[in-house]
Amino acid sequence: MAEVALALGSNLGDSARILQGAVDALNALDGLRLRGVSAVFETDPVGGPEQPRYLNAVVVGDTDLTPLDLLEATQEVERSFHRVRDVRWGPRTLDIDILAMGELALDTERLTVPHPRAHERGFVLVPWADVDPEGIVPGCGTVIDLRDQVATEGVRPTDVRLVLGSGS
Ligand code: A4P
Ligand code: MG
Repeated sequence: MAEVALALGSNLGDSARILQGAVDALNALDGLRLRGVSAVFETDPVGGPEQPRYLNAVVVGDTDLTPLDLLEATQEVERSFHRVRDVRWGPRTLDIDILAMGELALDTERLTVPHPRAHERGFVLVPWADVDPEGIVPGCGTVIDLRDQVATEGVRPTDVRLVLGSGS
């Protein structure tokens, strides 16, 4: 079993419902058990073309899937929300990134863990610190320390609440 942290982002469609649907779909996966979900933040887009604001959240849990099996499973969940890969860093109904898996350090063509940009992004670190401040980003430090080092003015709290176990 490895601890895992996943980032969820959406800026097309009914993003609050999509994020809840993603939590439910992830929780239903064999080999992944979610333990916590962050508050939802409205965030200014970083990179890419001009695009709407995002809703971002982070979930943490335990998995006995291999890293590639977890990537395939999360990409299947993305596809089920009609994610179409188009412009890099462009708008999307649902993006799921693997932020970290225990102490794993992996850098292959298909998968890099920890996520190579997680440690410098307010839209990742603010929700991550909300759900798991003492989490470790291997090679970088604790989530809360990293959050305190990045710009977070483009990250605002919302009233949206995601729940574990709302699905079937
Ligand atoms: N991949 C490699 N490592 C990973 C990983 N740890 N987790 C590969 C997930 N995927 C990983 O991803 C492209 C490929 O990355 C995948 O096929 C997988 O094999 P993608 O999701 O298809 O494309 P992307 O998300 O557009 O690209 P990328 O480089 O992952 O973008 P980022 O870094 O995720 O940035 N601004 C705000 N405010 N909020 C956001 O959520 N997201 C992005 C996307 C940009 N700006 C944003 C936000
Ligand atoms: Mg992605």
